Amino acid sequence: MRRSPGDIMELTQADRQHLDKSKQDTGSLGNTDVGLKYDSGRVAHDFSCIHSKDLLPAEDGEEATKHFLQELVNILLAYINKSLKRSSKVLDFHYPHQLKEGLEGFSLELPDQPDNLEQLLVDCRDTLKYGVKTGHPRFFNQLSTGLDIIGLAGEWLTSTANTNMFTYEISPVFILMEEVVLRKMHSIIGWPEEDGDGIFCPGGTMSNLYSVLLARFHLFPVVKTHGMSAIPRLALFTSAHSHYSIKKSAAVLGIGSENVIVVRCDERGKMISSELNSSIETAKSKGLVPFYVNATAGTTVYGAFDPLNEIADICKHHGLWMHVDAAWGGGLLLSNKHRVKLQGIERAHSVTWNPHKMMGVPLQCSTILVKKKGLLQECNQLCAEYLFQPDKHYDVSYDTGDKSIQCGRHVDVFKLWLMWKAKGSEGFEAQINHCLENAEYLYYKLKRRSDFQLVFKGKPEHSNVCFWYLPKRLQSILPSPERDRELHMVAPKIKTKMMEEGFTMIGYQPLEDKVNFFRCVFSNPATQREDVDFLIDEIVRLGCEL
Ligand code: ABU
Repeated sequence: MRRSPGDIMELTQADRQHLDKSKQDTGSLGNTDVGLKYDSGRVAHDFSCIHSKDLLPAEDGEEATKHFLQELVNILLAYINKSLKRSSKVLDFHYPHQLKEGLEGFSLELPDQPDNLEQLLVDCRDTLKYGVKTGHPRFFNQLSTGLDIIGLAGEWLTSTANTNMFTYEISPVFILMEEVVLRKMHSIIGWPEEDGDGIFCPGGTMSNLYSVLLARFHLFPVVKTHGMSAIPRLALFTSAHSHYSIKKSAAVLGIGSENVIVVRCDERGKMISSELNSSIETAKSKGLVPFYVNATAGTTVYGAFDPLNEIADICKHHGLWMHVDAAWGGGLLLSNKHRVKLQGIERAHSVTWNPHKMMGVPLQCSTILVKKKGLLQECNQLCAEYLFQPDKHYDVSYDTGDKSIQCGRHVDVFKLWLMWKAKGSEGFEAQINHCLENAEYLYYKLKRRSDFQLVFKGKPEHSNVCFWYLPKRLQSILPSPERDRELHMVAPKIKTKMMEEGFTMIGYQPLEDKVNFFRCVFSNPATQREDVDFLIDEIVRLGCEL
């Protein structure tokens, strides 16, 4: 069935009633207001006879290009409006086989003959329709949420510029912006002005991989040319609640995931520093060479902050590289109220900080920040002569591409730079404080209820709130392995129904000896207390009879 780009995903009568009952704002229900020949009162453009070959750079292609892009902007605007409206769903879930079979004319298959632009616009609209609105105020599923309009504008501009970050000669403005933004981040961490280096890279896992790579090179520069056989068996340390990327880095870099020593955490998910010390001693006694400790500032599930000063003391004592994975918690450095939780970060040799998480920058925007200048370059440079000619007519230290383990590198800095201009540091501080206030609100609400149980005691340090929902029949059963087996199945069952209905979204996981529990995280400044209330009501509605 062929449809127009103006077609919309209509909610059913039941959906409307459900959302109305939650008495949230009443935006136009699913009215995308997309112009085109179907819409009254708007100039209509017929794209059915136009193909991509008719757009620029075709001669006389300017008008068609303008109308096509304007129509696309209408589709995107409709999507943005819906994403931010409580009266629309977070998702319109379909199973993989349904999407593969093709829904209402939306086909993933690639044609031999060119589709016309009308079809492409419908495809663009459908791509968004069947996706997940991660900017919706009731999307709590991931650490990266929100839909910042300035950030989005930055991403559009970046795609339009379509350049590569490896050399100043093709990215003069972005290279200098990267320098400015990284310097700002160094100063927020608290590194002296003469220190500090870094690079934007694709995600926190890559940032953490850089940290292990640099630490190893710092201790054994020979590894770059002679490989692992030229150096002793290494050991690195990270907490049981840290991100899996530390083990992955060890595997990728040939150190071996078995040589990552996992240090126990306390009941709040913080690394126990005395355990770190004894683990280092034990590794040494077994003939391993400890070289690196990862401390986490904002663990993925609990949002815990490791004791950075204690860990820094231990690293200093043993002469180890200290990395802080602040992918999630780094944003709190911008809050005068919360930055105390990262005290000691200035003592780190390297820091991972993802602005696409707590700062709400569109994906992806991740940094590896390194205290020692020049180390990234020394570790990674291979001086490809077709890119990094030393006899260029400008200061070639601005050709930063050889610091990277990539060749082609996307421009991730511009959207962050533009958002920082738009909000100022104070704007980021306000939105981060707001997210933590939402977490506190949820925490106090759940603490008062007998049908919910918090996973760990005390107020969350970050915006992660972890909890179980106890359906009626489990509320009266005392904790036991049998009850745990039942409880383990509750969160996945609720999540299944939640996704099929699509009004909200939250993640769950088991952790160590804890059976499946929900993790609610707040990083979307659009989320308000009414959304937190909605989430709780929704979990009860979907789960009370389980
Ligand atoms: N890299 C951790 C992201 C996990 C999450 O969004 O839940």
